[in-house]
Amino acid sequence: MLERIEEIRAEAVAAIDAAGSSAELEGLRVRYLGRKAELTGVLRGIADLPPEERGEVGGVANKARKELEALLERATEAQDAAELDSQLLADRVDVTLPGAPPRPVGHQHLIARTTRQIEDIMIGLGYHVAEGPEVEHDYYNFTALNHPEGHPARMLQDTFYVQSHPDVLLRTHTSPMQIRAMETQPPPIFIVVPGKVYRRDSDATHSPMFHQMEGLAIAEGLTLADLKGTLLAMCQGIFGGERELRLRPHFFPFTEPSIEVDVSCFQCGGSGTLAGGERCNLCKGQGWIEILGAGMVDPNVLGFVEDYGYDAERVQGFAFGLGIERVAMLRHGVPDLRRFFDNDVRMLEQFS
Ligand code: 2NM
Repeated sequence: MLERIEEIRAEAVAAIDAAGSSAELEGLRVRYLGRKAELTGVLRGIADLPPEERGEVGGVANKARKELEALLERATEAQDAAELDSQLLADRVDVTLPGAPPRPVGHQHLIARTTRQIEDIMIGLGYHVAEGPEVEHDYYNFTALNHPEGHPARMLQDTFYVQSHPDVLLRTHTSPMQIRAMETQPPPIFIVVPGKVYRRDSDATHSPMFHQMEGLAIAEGLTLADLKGTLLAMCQGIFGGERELRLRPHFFPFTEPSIEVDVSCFQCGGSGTLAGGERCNLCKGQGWIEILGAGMVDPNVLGFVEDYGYDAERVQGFAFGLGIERVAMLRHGVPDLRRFFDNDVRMLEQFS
């Protein structure tokens, strides 16, 4: 009997040692310590043994049972801990993975989209895109662009200056980059310059920061007719192939002659009246929408880049500028300029 108990004990110890899961350990507990287990039967049968054997067999069987219980408890604890560890490892969250379902990636802002679209049209006409600094020198922003001393645009009321450097400012147009471009390449030159510009103005139609696209073409023999053809192609690209242009005389310091350019209304087709007979709200019944400033580059401007190959007696050209926000507002019916810069997700998602 004692030998059999030792056999059971040894067998159970080996089985517990070899167990690979808590489920297996539970199986061993039932098998070696459960109600129907052999060792349980031995303990239950102690009373039926001859009196002289009861003490020793009972003691050995109880000791074996206690040892197995303790072994099983320790093995189960270790197994549970190991299983928890591997579970935690498997369940580890990689916070750098996309969510489920994955969130769509971002998209271009309506201003960026409008800018790219106009760039594409101009690239199609053979222009290059040039970008330059937003913090500019007075020389590039005003002087070389034929804005004389005392010109109202140079006043503190209109322009942001750097306090410690009175001749450094936030550019008020992207034309300073056109001077820089002419300093780095001789004619012919055909470029557009998109980007942020800054003016001291703030209401529903003016923001202290807004976006412009300016164009510059300098070559031999360019005329106002080339300017009109270029702007017509650009406006038809933006507003539709049926559009027409109207040129009105104007004044800009850097062009002579200067013009303002209207495009026929893309909502009413230029009639000023909608299908139902009511007045077109977009052009206010005028049939025309003011969209551009332009002109033939003033020889004085070319004089500032004479040393870089721009001889006003040999080459001439035109320049133009438009407001990106204004184009986007007209095309998409945005009623207030400030909506572009609120970063309200409803606005951002509406134009995604
Ligand atoms: C405008 C209107 C008219 C312009 C002129 C020049 C430069 F550099 F050639 F002198 N760049 N841009 C210009 C002319 C811009 O924006 C409404």
